[in-house]
Amino acid sequence: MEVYDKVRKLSEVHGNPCTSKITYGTAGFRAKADTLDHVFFRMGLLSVLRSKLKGATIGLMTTASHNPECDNGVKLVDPMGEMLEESWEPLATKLANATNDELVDVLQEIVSSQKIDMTAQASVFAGKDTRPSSEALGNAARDGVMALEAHFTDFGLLTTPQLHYMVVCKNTHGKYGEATQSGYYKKLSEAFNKIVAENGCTGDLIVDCANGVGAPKLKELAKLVSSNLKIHVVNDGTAGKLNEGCGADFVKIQQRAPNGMELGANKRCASYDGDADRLIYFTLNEKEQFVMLDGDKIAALIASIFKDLLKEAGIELEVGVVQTAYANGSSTNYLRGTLLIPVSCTKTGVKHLHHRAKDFDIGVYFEANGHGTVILKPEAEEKIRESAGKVEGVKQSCVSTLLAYIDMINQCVGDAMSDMLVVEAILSTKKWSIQDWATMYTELPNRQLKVKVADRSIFKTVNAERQLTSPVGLQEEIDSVVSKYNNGRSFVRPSGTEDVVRVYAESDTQEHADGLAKEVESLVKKFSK
Ligand code: 16G
Ligand code: MG
Repeated sequence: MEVYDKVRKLSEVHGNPCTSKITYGTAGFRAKADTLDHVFFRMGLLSVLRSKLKGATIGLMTTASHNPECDNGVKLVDPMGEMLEESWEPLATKLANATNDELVDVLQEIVSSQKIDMTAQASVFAGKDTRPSSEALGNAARDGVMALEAHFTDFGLLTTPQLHYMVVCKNTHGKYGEATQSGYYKKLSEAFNKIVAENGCTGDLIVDCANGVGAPKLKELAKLVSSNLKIHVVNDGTAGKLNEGCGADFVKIQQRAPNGMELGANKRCASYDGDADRLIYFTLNEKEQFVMLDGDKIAALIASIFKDLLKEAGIELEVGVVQTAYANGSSTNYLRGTLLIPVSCTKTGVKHLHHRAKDFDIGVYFEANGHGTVILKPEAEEKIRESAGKVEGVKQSCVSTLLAYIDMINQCVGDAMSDMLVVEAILSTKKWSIQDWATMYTELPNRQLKVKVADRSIFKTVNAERQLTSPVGLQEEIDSVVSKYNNGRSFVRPSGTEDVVRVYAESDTQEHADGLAKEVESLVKKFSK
């Protein structure tokens, strides 16, 4: 049977009910799980086209990250572990929304506009989270891949960053590591154990896995680092619901501990999100107040160790940090003013940060929500590796520590497990408690609000989402409200994942941050009428 006939036949099974339009957004397609069957089938098809075009394996991840359990989503991973190239997002949207009758035409249109050789080989790696709907949706994607007669490897349950890792390992023919789960755990744990064994056991760490896929995966990793770090997994999916009252997003937004976790002064606690690509730390201080250490603080910790180690090893490379508008003002000041590290600001969304981080020899990028990693220019990594054989004594040990950090980091994408080991290793080398880390700088109190509006598409931003150009006149009013507050800063942006507009505000006290957020919220409502 001709492949397009196969596609036609299977598209009857995975038909588009044409009830709503869906868009490939910041993190792929996301919606109620029971509306997505045809979208998954079609993303299976698209992943094959992309694989044929690139002559490489493409990843297909089934997850809706921190969204409620009833949602699901799909995103494609490009050959070097990056998010699907932006120019393909409209193609994905068009294919997902085509009627059943249009499907093959749209597919052929993509083949001809992208000059895809349909006789080329194709391979797709798939992973999924623990949502009840993930299995069936993943199978719909598999049907799409099979319809176009491509090679399909299903890894079953994986964290999102693990899938990115597998794709890169495969496409670099093992140079980055072995494309297996055991290879992943081995690479990370060996590097961690190497650094930490010299400094002694780092004690206990309690990790809230959001009742998601991070739980079974972290339990695997925990076994391999147990002599140096005691990891206790809570919210492991055996009792609670995915992302309900727990997880990194909950902790960050609510600024309080997740359900199922007992805090204590100086006790190290952390939360992952539903697909384990975000990490947030928290604890209680001596006054029993909740203290959060978010993506900004993780970035400061990691950037500082890289800078120190490079200096001690006598290697000249520039370390820079990439943030978004959500980064706390104090973190930006600390990085620039105290650590003397250059900082760039981009739009929200991993792909924007990742891309900008490439401007630095060593780019540390983190969103305040806990998603981030470190990427190195190949020349920078080479320079560090080369110096290993040329230096001795303290310098030599700094270089070998740097190399261990590089092995521990998942350069493809933010990875909660990998970032967590990096943080733990740094605290151990610095002999810092979580409180010592928390006091690197003090955050300005802040507040985030969601505002429901009739049409969020009227909100248009510029300057890395820090200012609005539309609705006309709103920015001026926000500026004037902000100027009344000490250390006031606020911005408004339409969400890329939910039908809401988001408001961020910070100021010198919590009361002021809350007040500023409320005032800006009222302005948003006034201008949405
Ligand atoms: C997605 C993005 C995340 C971003 C968030 C913003 C990826 C893989 N994930 O989860 O980086 O912070 O969206 O959501 O890009 P929002 O647009 O609803 O505020
Ligand atoms: Mg996530």
